[in-house]
Amino acid sequence: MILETIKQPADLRRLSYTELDELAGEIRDFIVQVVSENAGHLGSNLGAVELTLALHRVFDSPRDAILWDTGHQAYVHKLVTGRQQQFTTLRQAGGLSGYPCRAESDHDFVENSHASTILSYAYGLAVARDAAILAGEPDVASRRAGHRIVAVIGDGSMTGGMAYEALNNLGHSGRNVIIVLNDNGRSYAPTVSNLSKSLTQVRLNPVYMRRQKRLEQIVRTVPLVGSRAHKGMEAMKAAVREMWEPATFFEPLGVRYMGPVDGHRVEDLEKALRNAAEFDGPIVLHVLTDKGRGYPPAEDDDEKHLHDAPVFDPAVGPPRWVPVGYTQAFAEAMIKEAESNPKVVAITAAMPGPTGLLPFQERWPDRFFDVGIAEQHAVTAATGMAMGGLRPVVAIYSTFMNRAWDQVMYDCALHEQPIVFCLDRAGITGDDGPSTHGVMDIALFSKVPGMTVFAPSSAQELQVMLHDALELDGPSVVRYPRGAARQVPDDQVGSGLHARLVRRGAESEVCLLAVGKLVAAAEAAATELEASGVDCTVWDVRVVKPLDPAMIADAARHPLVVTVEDGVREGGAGSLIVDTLATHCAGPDIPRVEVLGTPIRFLPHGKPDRILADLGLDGPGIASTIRAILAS
Ligand SMILES: Cc1ncc(C[n+]2csc(CCOP(=O)(O)OP(=O)(O)O)c2C)c(N)n1
Repeated sequence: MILETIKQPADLRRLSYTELDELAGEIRDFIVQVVSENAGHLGSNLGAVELTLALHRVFDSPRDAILWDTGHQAYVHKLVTGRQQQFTTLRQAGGLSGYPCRAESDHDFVENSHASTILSYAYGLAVARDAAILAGEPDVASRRAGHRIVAVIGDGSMTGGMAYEALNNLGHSGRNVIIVLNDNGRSYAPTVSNLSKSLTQVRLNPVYMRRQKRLEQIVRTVPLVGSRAHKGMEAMKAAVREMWEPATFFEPLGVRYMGPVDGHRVEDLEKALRNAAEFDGPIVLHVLTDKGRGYPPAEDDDEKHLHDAPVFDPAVGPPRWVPVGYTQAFAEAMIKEAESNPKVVAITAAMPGPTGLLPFQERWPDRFFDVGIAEQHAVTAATGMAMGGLRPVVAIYSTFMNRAWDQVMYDCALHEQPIVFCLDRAGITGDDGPSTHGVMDIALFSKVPGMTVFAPSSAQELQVMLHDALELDGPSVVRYPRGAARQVPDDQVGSGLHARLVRRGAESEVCLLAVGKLVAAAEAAATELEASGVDCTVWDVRVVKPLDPAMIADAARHPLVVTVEDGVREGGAGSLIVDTLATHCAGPDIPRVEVLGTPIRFLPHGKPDRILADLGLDGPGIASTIRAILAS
């Protein structure tokens, strides 16, 4: 196995191109094997094998900074930077992160998962590098800020606003940064972008590719006499490029465009990267890759080229992905609501499959809008649609919604527009770590004037809430967790803006007010406490904002109120309940309130239930907190 001999990037440099091809095959097999056991990002990594090898042969990481946008495609980078041994622990609690991670390696500069940021990091690092060079601090320049700065960004991530902001800034500054546009034509689904369309035309145009190749051969073989001949050849190359190129998108911004290059030929990639590195100023190298390359189940997956995959049998690949749990409940509810209300439209930021909108898209392509990885734009665009009389439902993962809070606040809410935000993957999401947990949504959305905040505790609740949300005059949010959803009979489903009484303790000392997924944990805690003689009343809060006055009045009658949520405890539902109880109760009659939620710190990756248990947010944890309070 060649792979076993690669302990650091320098080991790649002694391999022949034939050996590199062999190594690429071994890497693909290994990634498929590990992802099939641990789940994770597959198609994106299979497509970036040769590109990563070439980058690490041409550049001297970590002296040169190789930066990955989003970071989901950095598995190969991990394998060639000394993490092969631990790779089988990928995404396991205590094991390797599914994203770059500074604690793991000096080769990792940026820890992320949110898209379209890397060109901004690159600009910032270039500013720091240039400042260090000016100040005569070569060590700082080479180590901390990176000597040569290479930013790899996918065509999907190029649809995010920050990428354009940074390109504009980079071009204007003229700083030396090499941008590698890893173009596979897809986000999860095909990339939504006219830029991408013209890139695709380039990709699909064999005439262009042939001419480009022929021209390069001429350039290599014809001896150039003086700079005029050289300039002439450059002009000719540019002219050929202009004929087919993505309408000189980059160059007016001040960023030189180069390519396209076949992203699966290490030799071609190396040459192009070396040329790009010689260029003075920002330059984009356009690299064409195939998402899922080399693994037929990924290549043949029309929906997402196995962008990500659950645990599966590598011999056959995963079964076709279908939404489950809350996502499935949302998918069904959307169809139902859209059938009865033709004004309902659906918006996604490049995640039609994962948010459960594919059936909606299939049925009503004209009422479905994929706006690219552009959450901020999605919210303001939805505001425009609502202003024009439509009823937009914006489906975005909770963590990605954070970046559009300003738009929720000052575009949607200030204009009192009736948009329903459906936030999947709320709470602890698990295997992909700190930036993927959806723990901020309650705290953020509950501060928005006029916002109604729903948190379903079952699939049936989600469906009722979506319906009720669409009846409101103002904005609302429905936030629900990843994975399995409780299925409950009709008599355990609430309605409107009411909380739901789940159980009443006979002589209840304790009132548990639980939010969303944690209603089940609160019930388990109440059952456990009852067995030891402590009676609890349990409410499903359902609507975090506005809080149901009947629930607050009932809670106020208990000496101890415990609130439970899977979001940050500071500023979340519990905080709101504390404030509301303080206003409701007079003087010394205020009950003691214990707020349970997630702490203000970055939470690691691991299984959601395990993380919740570690935070004391499962049945036994809640029961033991209550026992400790009662004993104090
Ligand atoms: C702000 C934000 N929104 C949504 C996502 C979810 N997401 C992860 S990867 C991805 C597609 C990225 O496409 P591209 O950059 O082309 O990379 P590829 O996987 O195709 O190589 C999306 C939408 C994200 N990471 N960040």
